[in-house]
Amino acid sequence: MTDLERKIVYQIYPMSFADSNGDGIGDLQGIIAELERLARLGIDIIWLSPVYKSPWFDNGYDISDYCQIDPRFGTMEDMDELIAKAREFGIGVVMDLVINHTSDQHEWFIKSKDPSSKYRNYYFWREQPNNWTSFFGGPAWSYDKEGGGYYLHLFAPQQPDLDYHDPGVIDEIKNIMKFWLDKGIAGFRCDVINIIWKDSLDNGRRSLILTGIEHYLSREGTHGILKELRRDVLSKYDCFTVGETVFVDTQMAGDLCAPDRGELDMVFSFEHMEVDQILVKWFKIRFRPNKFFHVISKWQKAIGWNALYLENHDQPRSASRFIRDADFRSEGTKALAMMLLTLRGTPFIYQGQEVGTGNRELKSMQDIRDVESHNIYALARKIGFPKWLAWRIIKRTTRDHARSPVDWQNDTDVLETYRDLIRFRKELPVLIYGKYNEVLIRGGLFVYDRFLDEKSIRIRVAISLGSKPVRYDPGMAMAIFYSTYGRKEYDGALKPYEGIMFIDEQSSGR
Ligand code: TEU
Ligand code: CA
Repeated sequence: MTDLERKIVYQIYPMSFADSNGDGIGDLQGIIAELERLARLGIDIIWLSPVYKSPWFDNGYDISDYCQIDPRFGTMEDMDELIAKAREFGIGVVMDLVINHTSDQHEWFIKSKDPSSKYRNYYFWREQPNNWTSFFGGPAWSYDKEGGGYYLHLFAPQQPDLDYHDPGVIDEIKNIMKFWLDKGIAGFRCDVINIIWKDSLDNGRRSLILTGIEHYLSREGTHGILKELRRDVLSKYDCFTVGETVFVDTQMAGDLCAPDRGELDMVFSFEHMEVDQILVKWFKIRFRPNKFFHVISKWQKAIGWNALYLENHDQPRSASRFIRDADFRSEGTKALAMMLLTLRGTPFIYQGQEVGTGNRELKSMQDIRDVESHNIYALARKIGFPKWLAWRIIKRTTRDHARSPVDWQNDTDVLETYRDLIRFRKELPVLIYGKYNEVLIRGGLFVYDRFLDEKSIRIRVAISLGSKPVRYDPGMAMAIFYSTYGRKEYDGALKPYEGIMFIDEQSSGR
């Protein structure tokens, strides 16, 4: 995509973003009404979580028709209107492409139950299951009487996996992509894209997390599919792709988004989201800022250009998660904003993050709608966890935190900080094209430089996620360019949860 590096993306989870007709569910007209506000924030692209026709078992990540809009959100005319009006504001629309699986209500799956149908091999139908387990807990195979066998689903049973060994599948996907790109969308966020190719259905090594993963994680077949989609479809449009890639290390991620390989433009990796969790998201451990910073810095050094994010619709809110001291919640969200918008890569802001939204109050399992949480709860109970402990896990980790309606009245000075930082990215090329260099990580303090070359201006960013002031000497020639506390004078220490951008005094001109 032209000027991709300059873009800032804003993720919308349509169900809880803006409701235009008062039925309690966000919708496309609601998004249209908010475009002006989004333009004022300074973002360039909105990514919509799925708005396709869906029985809504996994909140739209189970699609029953890729070329229709779910009635709860409006109509295809509303969608066309959204794309057109967004363009008037200079905003592109990115769609969520969920192609590892369809809904079990998708026509292809229903027809595939007939063994003589051409759709039979679109899915994995077998007489006997293997030992693989699913991302949502429990076995990855379910028996279907009508289909006369077991079928594979790496997520919920309502989300059967597509089998890319059948060339018909990739042709269907290409047509879907063209359908949307011809409407003028700006690209795709590709759901769990690095697991779409399954090498074999052999039994997997038994694992507490995911049994079977070695047969489908970032396999050569996936690379082949991504290259083919780029060659035959994406390269013909001005668009970009970001892949959601699970369980990737820097090597795998680098392979998926290396500019010369022609696969994805960037990926969402998870390592920085796992620093406060063990066994995926089942158990929460204390959030350790230094560990968090080390992981982020490692990825900055390893990948030339990547997606940057602190939140999405699957994660608890960063304001509740990465700011241990609730007294500094507003300060902390500003410091996190500075980090997000000054690292190298494409920043993704999740709806409500720009006003410092925190986790919601949840009282019992009755408040939970997330299918993943219900499965994990049931599993935890089954293996003997007492109710209180199972509930504690869910309460901390449930995806519902991110999915409840945003309180737009929340905190305007956080919003001001976001606006300022977004403006700096537009004004200072060094924040976009500059190299990244780690300066130090210690005691909850993260310091790094962005610079174009040795002679031009250098921005030094210092982010503190600690409740106490922390002494730091940036060197003689550095003055405050911007502080999240709004101060201009530096006294040799960062205040609690402060973020500061220093600039070379000779070059600052302020
Ligand atoms: O998520 C992929 C994924 O790996 C999830 O299991 C994620 O790690 C987990 O939910 C974190 O709690 C994608 C979508 O983002 C998610 O909303 C969908 O439920 C999932 O794929 C299936 O499509
Ligand atoms: Ca509505």
